[in-house]
Amino acid sequence: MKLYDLDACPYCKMVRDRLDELKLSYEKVSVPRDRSQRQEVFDVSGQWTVPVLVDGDVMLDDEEKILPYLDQKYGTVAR
Ligand SMILES: N[C@@H](CCC(=O)N[C@@H](CS)C(=O)NCC(=O)O)C(=O)O
Repeated sequence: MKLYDLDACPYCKMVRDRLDELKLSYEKVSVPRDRSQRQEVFDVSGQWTVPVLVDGDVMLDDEEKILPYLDQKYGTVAR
């Protein structure tokens, strides 16, 4: 899976931490800080913010969607 990410973004860090906890491997795509230069993020998700996670056919554009998705699909520990 692929994570569009900004190191300084707290929402991205939440997602990275969860991916690590779940021991999932992923490709990290570091996006420019300037949102107008994130054409790839827009092409993938139709909006400009990160985090964006792409897992096969599934695209999620918000950490509030990504975290429950990861837990449901890959998690073993109830939260
Ligand atoms: N997914 C969050 C927003 C995520 C968010 O704000 N990401 C920031 C980085 S932490 C971002 O991409 N900002 C782009 C910008 O404001 O130019 C939401 O919709 O509530």
